[in-house]
Amino acid sequence: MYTEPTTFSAEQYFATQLPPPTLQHDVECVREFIARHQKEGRAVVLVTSGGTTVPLELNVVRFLDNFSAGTRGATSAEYFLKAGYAVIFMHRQFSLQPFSRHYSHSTNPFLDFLDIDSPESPGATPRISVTPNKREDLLQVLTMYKDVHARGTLHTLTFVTVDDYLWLLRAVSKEMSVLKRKAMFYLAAAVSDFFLPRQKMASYLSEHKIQSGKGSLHIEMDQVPKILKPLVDEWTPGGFIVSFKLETDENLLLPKARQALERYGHQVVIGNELHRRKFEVVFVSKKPSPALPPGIKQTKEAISHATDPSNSFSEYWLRIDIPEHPAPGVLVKEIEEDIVAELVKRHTEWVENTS
Ligand code: 9Z3
Repeated sequence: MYTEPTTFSAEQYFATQLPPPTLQHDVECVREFIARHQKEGRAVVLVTSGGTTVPLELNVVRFLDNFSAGTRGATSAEYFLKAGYAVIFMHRQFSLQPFSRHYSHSTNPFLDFLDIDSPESPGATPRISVTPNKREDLLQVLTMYKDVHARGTLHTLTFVTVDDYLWLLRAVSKEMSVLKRKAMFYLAAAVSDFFLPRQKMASYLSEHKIQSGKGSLHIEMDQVPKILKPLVDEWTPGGFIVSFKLETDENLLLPKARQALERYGHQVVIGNELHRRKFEVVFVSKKPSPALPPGIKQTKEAISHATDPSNSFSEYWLRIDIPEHPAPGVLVKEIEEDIVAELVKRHTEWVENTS
């Protein structure tokens, strides 16, 4: 009988939780994609997007979900493609995807801008056309979409549960290690901090649908292992790694972002507050440690200067103006355009300065 809540290390986690059945096939496709783009000298970015689920039953009817529509990831993937990157887009099944996101069924259903033209002669098949005021936008999106398909620069993978996500992330990041500095990781998926280990689900919770009628339901979940540490240190040590930090209390944004950088030692944490995320983000990164000139003693002042967080981290706020009621047909600026431009600049400098 499984009773004890456990803090899993990444190793224990992978030794006890089952991989998704399609893992092997997914990895082979990713390997082929990476090899092709490596040969062509292209940088590759892994974009993760959407929320992970935590099933409560083995035959799952109920699950906990993490907030994310997939807008950040899908939009950013488009800008990375425009910037010349090959993109591995690893997203939650049915969340937004690059290009088709412009025609989401809830905000801009494509059936609404298709017209049925009257047949030219009686009995002829009617033709379908695009409503004139939607043509220009559609042409732009479709041109980019076709171009990306023709060049084969986008590869898509899906996950649903936090288990799928972790297994895939580990496997893909190991494959990406061959790219060394040309690999970028853009971890925008909203990943659950807690999960129910299989052993617990099978013995302590439920194989089948949890039945009501027994009163309230108590669930004790275990912590998901902190996978950024092995990602940075073992799976893909040469890559440029960008993680996101989501908070609802804006006062926690900087301390939590700094803590993540301190713990995992990667390149950038992008902090975003839930309600302001579409027009304001902060890039937090570690400044190179200030080298004391030779011969200068480690005075109290020098030590306190070097250990003061405001001196060891750099913060760069990125903000855009969004009109409250944008005029129909007018393209609204997307913050992801500036996020990606800033990251491409940093990644390029990093590759140049460290190779
Ligand atoms: C983010 O913070 C993303 O920007 C959003 C995007 C999920 C807010 P949407 O898809 O939303 O545009 O609707 N992602 C990271 C969230 C996360 O789980 N971060 C972990 C944390 O905050 C660290 S990896 O602890």
